[in-house]
Amino acid sequence: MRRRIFLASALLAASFSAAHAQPHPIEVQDPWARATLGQSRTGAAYLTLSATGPAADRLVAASSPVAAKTELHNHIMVGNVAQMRPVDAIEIAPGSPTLLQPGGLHIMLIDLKAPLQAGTSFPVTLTFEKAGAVTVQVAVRANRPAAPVGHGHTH
Ligand SMILES: [Cu+2]
Repeated sequence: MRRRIFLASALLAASFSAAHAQPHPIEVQDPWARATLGQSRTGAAYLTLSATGPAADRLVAASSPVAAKTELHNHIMVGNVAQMRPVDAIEIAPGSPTLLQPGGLHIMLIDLKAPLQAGTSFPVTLTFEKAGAVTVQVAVRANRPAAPVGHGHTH
């Protein structure tokens, strides 16, 4: 038994030093949020998560100074109606980026302290089960304008 405990601590020490010698094992791409409309006190942040190494990981928490509360959400269909539901974690598998995007997984920002304004950015700290925490800057984009009226061409 003593020997097994020694082995476990040696493995822990090895994985700790390996983690420090390599870039962050989760790459976060294109973090963005929509500007809030009117007096809305909630927002959502979107991004893409990729495992850069062979290990899977899970996003287990997010936090931001702009919101009193931050939750991980998904959209699910209940009959024909899309509803948001909190999820405990968001899985990240090697070789298959996990997309957080409108209509799907997202980071819900609840009780915003101020409106999210296009052209600004704000920090969000993501906590991964294995990779630990990383803080990214989320760019606020304008809400997509309504389709132009009386202008026939589309690209
Ligand atoms: Cu939500």
